Amino acid sequence: MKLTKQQVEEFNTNGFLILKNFADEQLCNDILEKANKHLQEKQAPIETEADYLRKETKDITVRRLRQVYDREEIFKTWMTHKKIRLILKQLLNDIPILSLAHHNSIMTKMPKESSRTSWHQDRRYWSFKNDDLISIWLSLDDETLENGLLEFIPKSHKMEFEKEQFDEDSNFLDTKNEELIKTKVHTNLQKGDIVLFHCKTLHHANKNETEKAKISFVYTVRAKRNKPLYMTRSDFKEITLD
Ligand SMILES: O=C(O)CCC(=O)C(=O)O
Repeated sequence: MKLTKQQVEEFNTNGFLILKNFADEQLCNDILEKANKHLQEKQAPIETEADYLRKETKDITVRRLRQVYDREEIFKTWMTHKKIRLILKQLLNDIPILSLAHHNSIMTKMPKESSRTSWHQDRRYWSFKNDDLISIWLSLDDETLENGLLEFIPKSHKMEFEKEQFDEDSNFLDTKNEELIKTKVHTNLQKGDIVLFHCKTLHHANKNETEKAKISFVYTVRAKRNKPLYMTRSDFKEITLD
């Protein structure tokens, strides 16, 4: 599958692109079945709500299953799927390389115990030569504002910001960015929809106010020319998606 010129333009202009009904229902169900098993067992490595909020607590609510590539064949199948390689190549204008260091995860929002994810750019976590990095978000079920759907600020990947607009954890501050945050957009997602977003596109997600866990898959690719910086945590195992 190839993107149209208009879709490529949309990604380049807004910093994200939604492709509805992209992944097969069966693939999503198979991923979900395995993800639920790992979540129930709280299989390490994980990120907990307490890790994210930097709180000391005995309560372990999983926020993210980390390092999922090597956990299950079906996870590998999705992360290396032929259907998406050409698309990523088009958007990066280069060979995509799957980084297993970052966003190699199943992301969850548990009912009640989940927290809001503040506005941020994913680039804050990573050390690469430049910003040619794209994340691929796969919805495994319905995602709405009520259960913590991602919202984006269009065109933010091309904006320059001052240090004061962020806190010490590189969260983009609600109080200092009110006008820009008003331009946020969202699209409800269903099982099989994907969102491709640039590593500088500002996004956030509210907590899950429903009774059911929201589970999604997210991974990141870089352009081949965009090398990780030597000896940083981004300098890690990678898979070429040629
Ligand atoms: O679902 C969420 O809480 C947002 C996750 C997110 O922003 C990320 O993985 O970068």
